[in-house]
Amino acid sequence: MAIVSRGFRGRRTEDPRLPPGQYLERGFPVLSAGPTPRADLDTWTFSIRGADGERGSWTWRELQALPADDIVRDIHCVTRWTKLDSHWRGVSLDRLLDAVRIEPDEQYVLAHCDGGYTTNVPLADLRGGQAWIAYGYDGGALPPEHGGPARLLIPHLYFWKSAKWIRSLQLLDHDVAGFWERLGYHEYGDPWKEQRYWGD
Ligand SMILES: Nc1nc2c(c(=O)[nH]1)N[C@H]1C(S)=C(S)[C@@H](COP(=O)(O)O)O[C@H]1N2
Ligand SMILES: [Mo]
Repeated sequence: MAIVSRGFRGRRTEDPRLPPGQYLERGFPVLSAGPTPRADLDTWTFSIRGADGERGSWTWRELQALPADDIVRDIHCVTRWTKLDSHWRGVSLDRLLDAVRIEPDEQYVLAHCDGGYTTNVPLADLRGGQAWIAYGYDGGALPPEHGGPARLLIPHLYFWKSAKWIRSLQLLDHDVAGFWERLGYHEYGDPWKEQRYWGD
């Protein structure tokens, strides 16, 4: 038994880009808590809101007109798959957040999606070149099942934080748990600290 367990640990840690407890996935699994919503791009908007209402809003065309980044990152799902070097295109959240008024005490964000999914993330994790509103994947449009027309992309946190079908970010002066966070997933979700569930 000791030999088996040592061998298993050895294989898992071979690739330094795999966080603890993760395995290498070459495909791109789809994980959705409900059906894939279909958006009408003529009426679609992405907005940032505070307690007093809307602070900024972009139509699909306005978002497309903003300078975009090509992003290559590893992504880590809490169900233990890791996909290396995934290719995305999208608008940096630094750019979008810089365009709106944010009060000093608004340090928390709740992301809202078509279909009702939510997830919470500290505002600081959306800044500093760490997060995007992504609308491209692998050289093409982001497929609907993977969050198209646009999704949050926060590759340094477990992938449930990368909300698909994103429609708005709500700025908050206190942390509010999202869909999975209420059901037992970790409030922060750092894959390198293996923060999968409450208490990790
Ligand atoms: N709107 C929405 N976003 C979501 C989800 C969801 O169910 N609905 N699932 C999350 C989870 S648990 C994961 S692992 C990733 C999966 O993204 P993928 O289907 O593109 O692999 O999306 C995240 N974003
Ligand atoms: Mo997930």
